[in-house]
Amino acid sequence: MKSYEVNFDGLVGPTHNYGGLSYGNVASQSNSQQSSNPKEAALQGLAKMKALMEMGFQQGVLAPQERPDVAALRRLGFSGTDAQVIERAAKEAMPLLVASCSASSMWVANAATVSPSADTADCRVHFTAANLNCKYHRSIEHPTTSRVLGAMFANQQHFAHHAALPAVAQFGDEGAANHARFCREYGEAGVEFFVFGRSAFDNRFPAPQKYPARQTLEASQAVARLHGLRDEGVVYAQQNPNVIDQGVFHNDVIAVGNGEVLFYHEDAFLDTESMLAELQSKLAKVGGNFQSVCVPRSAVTVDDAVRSYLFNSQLLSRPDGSMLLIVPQECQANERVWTYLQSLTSSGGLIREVKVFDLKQSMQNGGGPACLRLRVALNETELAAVNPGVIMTPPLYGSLTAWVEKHYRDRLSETDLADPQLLLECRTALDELTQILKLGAVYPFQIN
Ligand code: SUG
Repeated sequence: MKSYEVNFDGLVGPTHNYGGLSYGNVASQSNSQQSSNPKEAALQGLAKMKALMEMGFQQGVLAPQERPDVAALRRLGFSGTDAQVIERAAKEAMPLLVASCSASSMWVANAATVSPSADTADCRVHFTAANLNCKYHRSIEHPTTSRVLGAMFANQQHFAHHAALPAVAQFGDEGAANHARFCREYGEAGVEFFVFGRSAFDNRFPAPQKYPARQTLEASQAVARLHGLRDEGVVYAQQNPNVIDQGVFHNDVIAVGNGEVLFYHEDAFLDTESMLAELQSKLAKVGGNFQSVCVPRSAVTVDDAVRSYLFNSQLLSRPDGSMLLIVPQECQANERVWTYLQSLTSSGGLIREVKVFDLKQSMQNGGGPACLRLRVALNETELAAVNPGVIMTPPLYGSLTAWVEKHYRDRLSETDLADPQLLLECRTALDELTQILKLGAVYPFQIN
């Protein structure tokens, strides 16, 4: 049976803004308080989805969160009508209003961890929504994420959904941003690769000194258990704490894997040699031939990687077996990174082509091409069981573009978040979106 990797990209929400909310994420910190352009951000994301669809890749779309999150503000003690809740939060606790307006759900690599049916004990595709509990503004995403994923992958014969892990730092889980999967074919059993930043219960693992390590080993192990993965089909690796301290807040800022290939920076991991050997031997047991492409620090520094987002690229398999790398424009702007990429594609290896996308609006908050997508490997039968409303087609691209043009502002600054009119605009837009994507009622304002 045919199988595919389907990229579900997050649609940028109408309150996309630069709140400076993510300590440890260099771009979020350095662009804090700049005014944003939500319309441009959403159109840039849609242009990437359209381009991949036109190249023949399976492409889907994941709806944004309800923002401003009035219910979250109510839980923090703000009361009155919805407009009064926003007004009071703006007056008394602006950072909380900003957090309740974050468009961070667009980075759906963090939405969940997904295991394809070929890897799981009950042969269903398993999803665990990420608790994202390292940052308040992200910790409020998972209930809606779960409803949206449930509406997209509703068929219980093929899809199993798990609630987010306990919402404590010991089970900090950032979803697929710290997960990759190696396999020969998407429909065949593979090796799932879980990268963690620290251990919550075992102090033999070193931790970063400056910035938080968001993903714990214990969270990754819990997800692997929930999904029913075999020990022989899992490899755990620790991210190098020094690179977390240099702004590598997720593994997908320093490594990307696809098919039988891991593309990574020399400084990405601890105990790299034994990790590579384990990946090689476990993939060999399911018939695969593991290959790694290491980018040396002499060619590209960690700082270059963080600024250019070279590794936050999408590594895609083409029908002839070769691979294509989707990178952000910032890679072209960095001379060392661009020189490296030229040599990579001309070296006769598997990665033959690089395509560049303008994702500046997302990049300014620390989100590149790979952050914007959640990968779901599906066989033909499973793909047919997905809610067809969320699969990208030329007409859907047309409807979503018109929807963005109609509802989104082209400039948003912090003071605009207090505008009660913005709340109405967002709800009108999201209500229409659930109809376009045929999701039913998934937002708190639709169900409460
Ligand atoms: O969690 N930025 C996100 C970026 C997530 C990128 N995802 C992956 N690498 N997979 C984060 O740090 C910034 C929001 C603000 O500052 O307004 C933010 O949440």
